[in-house]
Amino acid sequence: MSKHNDLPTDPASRRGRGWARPLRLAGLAGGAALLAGCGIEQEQAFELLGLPEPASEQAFLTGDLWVGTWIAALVVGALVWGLIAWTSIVYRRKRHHDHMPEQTRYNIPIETLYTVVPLFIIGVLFFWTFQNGDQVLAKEPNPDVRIGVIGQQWSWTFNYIDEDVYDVGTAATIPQLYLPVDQRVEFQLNSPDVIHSFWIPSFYFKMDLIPGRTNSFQVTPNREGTYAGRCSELCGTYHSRMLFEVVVVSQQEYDAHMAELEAKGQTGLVEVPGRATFDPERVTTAPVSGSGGEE
Ligand SMILES: [Cu+2]
Repeated sequence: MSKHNDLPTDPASRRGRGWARPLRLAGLAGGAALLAGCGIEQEQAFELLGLPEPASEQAFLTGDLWVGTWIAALVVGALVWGLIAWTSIVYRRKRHHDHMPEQTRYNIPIETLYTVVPLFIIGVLFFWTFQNGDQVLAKEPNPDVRIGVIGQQWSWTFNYIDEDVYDVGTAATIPQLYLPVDQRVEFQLNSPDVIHSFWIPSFYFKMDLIPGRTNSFQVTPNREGTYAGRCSELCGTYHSRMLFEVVVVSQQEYDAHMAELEAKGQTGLVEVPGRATFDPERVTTAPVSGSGGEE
């Protein structure tokens, strides 16, 4: 407050003080809103409002919802900032008439507007959330590839169901999940211990792995490359090590990798253990349970 005493006191600068503060606040809020969208991948952060470049056919559904929601939020924000600035300028304290502006209470049209407009906004967001959610979760009866995913404390096991081979990571070695490009993949998710969440940020999708039930979803990777994967459900001491990599490759490279796993003797499918495995020693040094061909 004492700072204000240092300001020059000619009428022009006093007039300026009325709107400088709200405008500065509006600028800060706007800057914060934009900054919140940055950070994951700097290059495209601005365009995609923080999302990584999409790597699946279905990603645009979630991407559109994300960007659309931000646009809706910014329109509402701009309106609110505008109203704050406007009232601050028009109703700022004036030297000669120093009374309160007229107060409006129990104004039915305005109160109705206050109620209807937010309901409308939420209704539109609700509609698109459900619409896109349905499409993202849609499943076709015959996916090209089926992958069994087991999330165990604290790594991942991948069963290549159609090829009858598996791969398994430990908290010390990050496992790689190979997927053929442009093929519809069905993921079948299981957990032997606690709830984990299978998250591939570049697919704009994650789904929980819940002990005792099988969740599933389908996705079509459409860009070759290596993408980060992680567990996004706090699942215990070494949750942060529950990383994996998704390697999207051509069909030939995919087949070669399957042959490689077979040559390593990783044949058969890993079964979901019936109970929790809380032994960190076991998780960091050895596969959870390579059942080698048993059904
Ligand atoms: Cu986890």
